[in-house]
Amino acid sequence: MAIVQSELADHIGTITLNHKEKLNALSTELVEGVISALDEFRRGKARVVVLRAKPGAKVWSAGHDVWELPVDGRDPLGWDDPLRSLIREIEMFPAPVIAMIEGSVWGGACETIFACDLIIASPGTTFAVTPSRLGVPYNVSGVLTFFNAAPYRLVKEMAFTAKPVSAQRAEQVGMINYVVDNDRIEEFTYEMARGITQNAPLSISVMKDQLRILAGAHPMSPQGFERIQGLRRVVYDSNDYKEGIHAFKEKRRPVFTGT
Ligand code: YXS
Repeated sequence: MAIVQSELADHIGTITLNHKEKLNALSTELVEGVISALDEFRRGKARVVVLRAKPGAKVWSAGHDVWELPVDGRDPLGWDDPLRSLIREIEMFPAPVIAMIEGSVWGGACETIFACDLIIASPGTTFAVTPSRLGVPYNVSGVLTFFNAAPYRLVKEMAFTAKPVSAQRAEQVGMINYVVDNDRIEEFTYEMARGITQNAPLSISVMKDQLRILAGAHPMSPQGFERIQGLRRVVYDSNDYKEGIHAFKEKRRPVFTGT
């Protein structure tokens, strides 16, 4: 069975994450499947895309595939990392992408959802931003995705505690659009999708791009960027980064020493 299923009907593209064994971890293989589905939808002139997991999923996605995080001194979130490519493909897709969420969402999967245009979640959904849980130095554009998704103070709480936030709290602060019961979420999502397909696709596409450009318009000096990259390198060269990944693989709690 394909780990990514896709279907295009009545201008609505649907992408279903279906890698049960790895809890839809954002592996290179899974990300390539999503990006190829988006390419097909672009060619097929989809007017809206729904990104979802299988109905009733306990874990929507466990985030970046930890087994693919480099421990040889390379930047774990470089430009060509599958997660970075996925985020850009969603942001650049010329029509709205609706994230329909059931289950828990972790790490890079949170950013993936926040890169979507609309987010509809079931009541049991949770969102956990996990770099600090693994010792990962998140990258600048990734932090900007979080910065644009939620109030500043909540972004800090999620990033520093790595604790899951409920769908109800996310909706209260405007981090997601709606919380809808599991038995209605599909009908609700596709009703919204159908409504979008009735509107002018070119107008929607240009507004999506304007909002993307404006959301990314944060001045940062070359020196400021280089300073951040230098600080990130200290983190991904650290013992703590290796410890976070090894602890995950050995199924034990990490012991961070700050070195
Ligand atoms: O032991 P097996 O072979 O059955 O595999 C286990 C897990 O190793 C695997 N798995 C993953 N594999 C690769 N990458 C992952 N992110 C990942 N998560 C899980 O799936 C099999 C079942 O997992 P298990 O036994 O733990 O299931 P569970 O139901 O007890 O717990 C579900 C979770 C999601 C609560 C638990 O798997 C978990 O905490 N996963 C890691 C969530 C997380 O921290 N993700 C962040 C990944 S790193 C990332 O996204 C960014 C780089 S960053 O960290 O910067 O945000």
